[in-house]
Amino acid sequence: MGLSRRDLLGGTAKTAVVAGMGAVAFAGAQAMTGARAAEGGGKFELAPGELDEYYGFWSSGQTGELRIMGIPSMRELMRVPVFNRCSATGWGQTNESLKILTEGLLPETKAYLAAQGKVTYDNGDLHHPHMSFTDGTYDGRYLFMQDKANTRVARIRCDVMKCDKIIEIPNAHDIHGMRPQKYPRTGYIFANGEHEAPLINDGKILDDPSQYVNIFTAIDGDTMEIAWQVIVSGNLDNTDCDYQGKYAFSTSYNSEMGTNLAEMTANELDHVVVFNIKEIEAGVAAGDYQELNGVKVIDGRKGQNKNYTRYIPIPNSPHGCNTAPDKKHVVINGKLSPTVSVIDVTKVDALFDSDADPRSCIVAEPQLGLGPLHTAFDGKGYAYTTLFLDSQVVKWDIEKAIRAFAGEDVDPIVSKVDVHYQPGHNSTTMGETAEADGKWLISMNKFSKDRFLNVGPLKPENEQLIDISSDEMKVVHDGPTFAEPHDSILVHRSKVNPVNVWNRDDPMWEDARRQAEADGVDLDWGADVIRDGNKVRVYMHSVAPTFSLEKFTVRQGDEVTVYITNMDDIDDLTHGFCLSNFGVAMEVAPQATASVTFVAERPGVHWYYCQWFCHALHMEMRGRMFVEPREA
Ligand code: K7E
Ligand code: CUA
Repeated sequence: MGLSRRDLLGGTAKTAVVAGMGAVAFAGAQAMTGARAAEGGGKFELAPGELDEYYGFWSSGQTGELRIMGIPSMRELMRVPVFNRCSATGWGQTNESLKILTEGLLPETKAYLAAQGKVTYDNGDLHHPHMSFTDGTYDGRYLFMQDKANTRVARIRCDVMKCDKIIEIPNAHDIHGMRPQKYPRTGYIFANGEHEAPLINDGKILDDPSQYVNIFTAIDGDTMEIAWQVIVSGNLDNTDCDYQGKYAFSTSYNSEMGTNLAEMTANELDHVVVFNIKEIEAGVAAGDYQELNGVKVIDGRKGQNKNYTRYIPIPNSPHGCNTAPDKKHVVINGKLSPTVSVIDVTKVDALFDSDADPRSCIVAEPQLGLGPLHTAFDGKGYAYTTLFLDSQVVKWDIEKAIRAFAGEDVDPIVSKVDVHYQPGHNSTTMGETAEADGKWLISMNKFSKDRFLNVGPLKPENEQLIDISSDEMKVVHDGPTFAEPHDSILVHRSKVNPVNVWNRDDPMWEDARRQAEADGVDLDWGADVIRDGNKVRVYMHSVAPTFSLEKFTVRQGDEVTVYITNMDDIDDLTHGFCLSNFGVAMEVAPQATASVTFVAERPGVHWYYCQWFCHALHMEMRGRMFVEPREA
């Protein structure tokens, strides 16, 4: 331990020291050397060996994984498989990942998948990654994210940057908007079911939309169990919450509960649903719920005369929902309306305490341009809204927008910048926390068109880095991404502290630990083959450049489980286990255990090899599995 991989590979002592010191070292002597500076802003291109100031946590849309970027360099640092399968790491194949991918599925989903010969879904649609909060800012514990495609919510542990929990949300359909509670801590994860369906969706009700509902879910972020759900009127799109721990807000673009475009866009006004967290908790405690699929479901629809929800009318088809770092304002983005609506959270109490007009909490509604989708903030009182149809980002002044709404003759718009093209989400450095610092903005554009070399009819998306340190925004970098990130968060690196080497006591391989104990085998230093009927368990450890077993024998038709423990404890010394022609491959990082189970249906000699380049003798790091043919 303590020996850096960089030293081993011949890096100088100086590089190792600089890498370890991080920000301090770079802010001084090396600043600006060999890097391009944006006028008025910080440098955005880093010299070899320099580290980024921010982590970017990126959704990947239908790719189903989370990506880690370095900001401002826009370098992709890592991909963390979540809802997808991963050929490199074995996610979706190892027993450890299959447990996470299957244990949170509902019984009817397991039955459906079994009928397809599967144990879990292969796809996911990950739009919204967000970090856990303590006291209004990121705390570096977890990342949470949703799957719109198959109604799931997942969690990644930030210490190892691996997914450790995935749950399917019952009663709801297709989780879209998702946010962690900001205060006092996370706490709840709020998750929006976007698509309408009967509450009990067993086929008895089909083409009768009058009986469809949408469901808002609060998940306990510590246990990943569902705390409660609320039935709402209209559908649910995006969500965010306040800095007081009192309210969550969700946009609804289909208050009509229509089932086609014309119906969904019929009304001049849709709405934002306000969820009163304390009232809902009290309602649950008082027993005012129905239990459905093991979840307590509260009725928060219009006309219930309860204090669980309020509905604020908002111009046609709002989309993004973004709380400002001033802890006071929530911006609702108009989409079909050229406006954004600004809610003052201090005026929301009155909606519940009296019969106040639900729009009395709207304190500004500036007209910004065509197709406002999402808004980010800089902590200096400015907001940055993407204009999908105008292909622009607009910078505007929240206070001036409030004064203009009150009748004063002021223009809240500070400046606009062209982006390429059609932006959806945007994000600013620390912008969704109380510590927004206003350095960088990412505009996540849906179309790249002519911005990159042509790669055929399917084009990458284009994510642009914008310097927002002065009134005039400057696009300083184009970054292509694949299919298709929606949202991102930019987290100062001081908030995130992953380990370099796994802890041998990690719960990730608890099942392997228990099995080794039952088999009387040392999981750490094993070199054992245990036969248990037609089940065979093979325990190996790896130390570069060897596996502890250079061969093992099984019989055709045996169900074989191979456990590999990487006993190297040097950072970046990952091994892998690939069993060729068996479709088996997995990552085993330093001090980790990983296991995989397969049926040895192919007789003969089969090589397994280390598939992570680990040593000068990496090619030689291999062994043979003998499969004895079944007796005729
Ligand atoms: Cu606007 Cu899924 Cu956040 Cu896409 S959503 S852009
Ligand atoms: Cu071990 Cu390559």
